[in-house]
Amino acid sequence: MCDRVMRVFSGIQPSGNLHLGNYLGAIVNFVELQDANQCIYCVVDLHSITVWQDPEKLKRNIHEITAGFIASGLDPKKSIIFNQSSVQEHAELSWLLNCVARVGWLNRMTQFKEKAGKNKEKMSVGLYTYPVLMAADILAYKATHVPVGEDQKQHIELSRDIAQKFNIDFHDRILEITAKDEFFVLPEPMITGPVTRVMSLRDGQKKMSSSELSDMTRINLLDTADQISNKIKKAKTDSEAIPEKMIEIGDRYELINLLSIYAGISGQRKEDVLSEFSGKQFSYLKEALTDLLVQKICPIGNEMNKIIDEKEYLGNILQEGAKKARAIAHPVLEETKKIIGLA
Ligand code: AQP
Repeated sequence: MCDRVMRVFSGIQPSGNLHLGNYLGAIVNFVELQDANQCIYCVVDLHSITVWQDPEKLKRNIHEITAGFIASGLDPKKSIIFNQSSVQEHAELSWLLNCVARVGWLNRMTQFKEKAGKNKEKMSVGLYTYPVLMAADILAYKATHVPVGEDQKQHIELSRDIAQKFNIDFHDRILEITAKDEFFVLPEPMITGPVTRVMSLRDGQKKMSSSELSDMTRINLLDTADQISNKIKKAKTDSEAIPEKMIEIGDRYELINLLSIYAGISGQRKEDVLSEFSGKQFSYLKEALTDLLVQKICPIGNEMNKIIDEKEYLGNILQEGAKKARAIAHPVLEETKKIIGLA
């Protein structure tokens, strides 16, 4: 790997409903990064089973994410694309890192608290240790940069803490075995997309999410033009006029969300979008946003629908990707074991 090139790793869960948040918060950046960097993109199926997944649907969901990657512009010749469970190094490194991470660190993870709510006792242990598997995903490749939406910031920080503790705890062994001061690279989060946090269409203070029960809260990449139109029409708004300046928006979260989505899709600044719509009715903004989404998202959905059933094509991409991924992750795992004293 050339020193100036970033090694990029990121993943998306095959939990169904690939949505606009995944697209604007993550996939758009994945595509942009692939030309100038070494990029590794993973369908993180082991993460998805931390909550119940229908076994009959899981395989198709893995193919759906892969199709979503390709339809959005990822090129398997430029990026390594694979699914997590086919590279066993992730799970094995995860165990080793479980023994480095501290319970107190995991107790602070807000995503677990949000997802578990009052049912903490009934959640899978996997959901609790999810961030350690995520650290293993990243550290197995010594990735320097991790493009993610804002919701994943805390998990990347935990990955850095785990890498740093390992580097400190085993410093002398690392020096002896690798002749270097540090073994794991501390990964940098890249939270830089056009919209780092896309919010629910029904509640501007809640993240757009694949696990939200109501489909009306999100735009899925596989939505038809009619579905998009219906969801935007019914998206929550308020009764006030659209103001002239960003500073006047205050806590009108739903308006901020619609403007952000518009800006993210059109590539404009939020301020410019606002001045285009200030003084106008919400219905005018909603119609324009619908047109924009249909223009941008429907072609991706159509392409996904075209390739989603090409099982051999998608299977080959994942298999080839897994081989390339394994070639990087295996030596890292072996060296980690040697440093710990296991090999
Ligand atoms: N609403 C969002 N805005 C911006 N980025 C988002 N991401 C997810 N939701 C938003 C980013 O997408 C990438 C993949 O995330 P994931 O694997 O957690 O995908 P998901 O299961 O679809 O995530 P959800 O929708 O948030 O589902 P739940 O609520 O079940 O976990 C990540 O980079 C993430 O930041």
